[in-house]
Amino acid sequence: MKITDIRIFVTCPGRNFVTVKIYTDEGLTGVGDATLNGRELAVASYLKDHVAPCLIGRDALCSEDIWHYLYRGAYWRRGPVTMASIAGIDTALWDIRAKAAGMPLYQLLGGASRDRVLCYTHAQGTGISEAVVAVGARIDEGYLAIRAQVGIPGLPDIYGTGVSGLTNTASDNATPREEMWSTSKYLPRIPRLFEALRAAHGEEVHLLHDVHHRLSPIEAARLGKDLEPFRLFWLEDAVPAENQEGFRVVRQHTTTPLAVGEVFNTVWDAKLLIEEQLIDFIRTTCVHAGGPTALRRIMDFAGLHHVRTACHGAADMSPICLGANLHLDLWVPNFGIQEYSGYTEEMLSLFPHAWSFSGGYLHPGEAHGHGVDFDESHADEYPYQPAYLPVNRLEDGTLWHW
Ligand code: CS2
Ligand code: MG
Repeated sequence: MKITDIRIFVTCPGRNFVTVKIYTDEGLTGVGDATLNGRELAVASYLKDHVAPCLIGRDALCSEDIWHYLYRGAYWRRGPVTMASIAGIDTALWDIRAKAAGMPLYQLLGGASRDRVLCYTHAQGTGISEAVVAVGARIDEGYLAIRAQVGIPGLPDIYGTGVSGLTNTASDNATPREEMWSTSKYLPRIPRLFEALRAAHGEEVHLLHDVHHRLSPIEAARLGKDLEPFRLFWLEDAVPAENQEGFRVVRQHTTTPLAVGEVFNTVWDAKLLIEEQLIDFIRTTCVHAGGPTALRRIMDFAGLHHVRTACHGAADMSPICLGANLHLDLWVPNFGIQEYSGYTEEMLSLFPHAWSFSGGYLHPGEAHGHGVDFDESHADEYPYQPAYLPVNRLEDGTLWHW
C-alpha cells in the first residue's frame, strides 16, 4: 500500500491544531496529531518541507521502518518539533494499519486489558471556596478524579487557575502574556486548598495537583510532605525534569505519588526517573513522544519499574491525540489514568470521534483505526491564529519556570 500524498493542516477551532493526513493508492487514509502548542508553524514546516517529500511512494504499512527513517535518518535526534512531526506521521500510519486490518487500533496492540479507561479532568478557582465549588460541579458531572488548582493571593492571573483552558491564551498582540510567581506565597496555600476539598467532598474522589515545574527539589519535598494527610492521587511536574536526579530529593522525603513527563519527547528523558523508580506516573503522550510506536515502548519500560501510565490530555492536543491515547490506555497493562479536559463543540465538529465518556471513564469506541477523523472540507473556515503560552516571572522580574 503506497503513500500517494501527505497534507498538513493548521486549523484554529478555538485553539491551533496541526493535523497530518496521509493518503494511499488503495484509497485508505489516516490522520495524526502533530500539535505543539505555541510552535505550530515550526512543526508544519518540518513536515511539509522535510518529511512529506521523503515519504511519497513508501509502503504505508512499514510504520516501524518509517519511524526510524525519520528519527535515526535525520541525524538530529529528539526535540519537540522533530518528535511531534514523527508522531503526526506515525499516528496516521497506525490509523491506516488498523483500518486495513478492519479493527480498532487497540486490537492490534494486544486487545483490551480493561473495560474502560479512568480519566481525570480539571477544576479551578481564583479562591479556595470557588475551587471547592468547581470540584463539586465536576463530581456532579460524574468525574471520579479531578485536578484542582487555585489562585494565589498577591499573584494576579496565574495560568490554570482562572478561565477555562480550552481556548488559546494569546494576548491581543499575539506575544506571550507575562505572569508573576512567588513560591513563598504558593507553598502554604496548596495544603489549605486540599484540606478544604477533603472536608467538602470526602475521601473517595481522586484529587490531583499540577505544580507546572515551578519548585526546587527541596521545596517540592516540603509540599509533598504537607499534602500527605490529603492523600493526593499525584503531585505533577513538581520540579523541572531536565535534571532527572533532582527527583531523588523529592522522593526521599514524601509518600505523595509523583507524576511527570508531559514535556518529554523520548524514553531518554525519563530513563533515570523510571529505572530508579523516582516517579509513580509517566505523562508522555502520543503527539509529543513520537506516536504509538514510541509511546508503547515507553509504557512497557515503565511497567518494568512499577511506573504507571498517565497520558497528557489537555485541550491543546487535538482530539486525534486523545483518540490514539485511548487505544494505548485500553491495552497497556500498567495503565494509571488518562487526562481529559474536554473540547468545545466547534473542535469536535472538525474532528468527528468514536470515543465516549460515561461515569468518569472513557472508551475509544469500536471504529476501525483510532476512531478520530478530520473534516478537511471545513478546514479553511478555521485559519491559524498566532497564540502563545504565557511566560512566568518572579516578583523581581526574573524569568521563571512554569
Ligand atoms: C497542563 C497543560 O494538562 C496539563 O497538565 O500542564 O495544560 C499544559 O500547560 C499545556 O498542555 C501546555 O501546552
Ligand atoms: Mg501538567
